[in-house]
Amino acid sequence: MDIRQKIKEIENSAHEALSSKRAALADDLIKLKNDFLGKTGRISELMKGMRDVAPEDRPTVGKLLNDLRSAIGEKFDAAIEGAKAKELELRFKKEAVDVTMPGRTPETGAVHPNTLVKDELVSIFAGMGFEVFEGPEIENDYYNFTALNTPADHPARDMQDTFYISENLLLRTQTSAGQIRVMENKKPPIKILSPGKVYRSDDDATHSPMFSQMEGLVVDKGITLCDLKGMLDVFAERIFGKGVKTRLRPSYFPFTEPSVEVDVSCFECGGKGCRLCKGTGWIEVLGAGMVNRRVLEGCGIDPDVYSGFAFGMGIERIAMLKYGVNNMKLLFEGDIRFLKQFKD
Ligand code: 2NM
Repeated sequence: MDIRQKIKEIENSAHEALSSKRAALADDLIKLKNDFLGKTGRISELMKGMRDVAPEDRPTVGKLLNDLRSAIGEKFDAAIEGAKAKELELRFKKEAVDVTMPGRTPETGAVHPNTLVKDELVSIFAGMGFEVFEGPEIENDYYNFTALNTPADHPARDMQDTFYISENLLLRTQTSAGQIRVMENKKPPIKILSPGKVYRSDDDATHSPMFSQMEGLVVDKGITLCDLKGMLDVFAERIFGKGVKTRLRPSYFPFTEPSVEVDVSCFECGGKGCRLCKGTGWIEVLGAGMVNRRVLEGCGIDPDVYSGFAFGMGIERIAMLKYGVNNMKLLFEGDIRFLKQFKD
């Protein structure tokens, strides 16, 4: 075939390649360009054919070849540049970030109502001069029972009621176990608050084997039941609202004498009687009393010089009353849908 014909053919085929949609990507175009203009490309092959061209025709054919080479080169370069620009534009579009879009809000938890109540109680009592003391959850028999004047044959000591770890070690059944340690180690005046988890072998709709308690203890010269009553009145109004009153009823605890149950006037109906207070106008919220002489004595505190009062309440019970929770189990399940309702 005549070399001029081949030149024409290559020119056509280059045009065809450039106009075809297959070569839309810059990388493909670069490959194609190489097919024509590379070291072993079709034009280089033609250059080799120059040998066979008659000497008088060489300048013309040479010029044709050179023109072809630069024309094809320019066209491919333009196409490659165009393709690159288009690809960049596509990439910008794809990777674009809409800075006006609202951010993703991470799921957050909520403070447990037990914690809300505990924090509020601590704040109320701290305002009256109480210091927080948290004892160990694993106690021995002495601190949990003996020092609290709970004799060996007391039902509370029964395996049925207490979680024993060994003959001497157990899960504390009340936080007062830790308060004994304070009375042993510190001379009055003592004014402490002990929040924490306690454990009792009890499990039904109104009892959980683990629950939270808050106990308070005041020991000094001349402390009377009147001081307890005065402090309770302040506490009741702060936690349940203005106008809430307290009432003491006789009760029994081995570690206090006398012992009392403390009711608050119903904050729902103001004392007239409603469903919450079961028509009585009063709601039982805690137990308390004057620290038994034998407990003080056992801690090395002279009961003829010092006296004290103590009280204890269940945090879950206060939380249920305060927030109107009618099922105690809700406080132990950790369901975020329940907990989120207490967000402020
Ligand atoms: C209660 C009721 C009455 C109490 C007693 C003591 C201690 F350590 F002083 F003996 N701390 N807390 C106490 C008294 C606890 O809970 C219902």
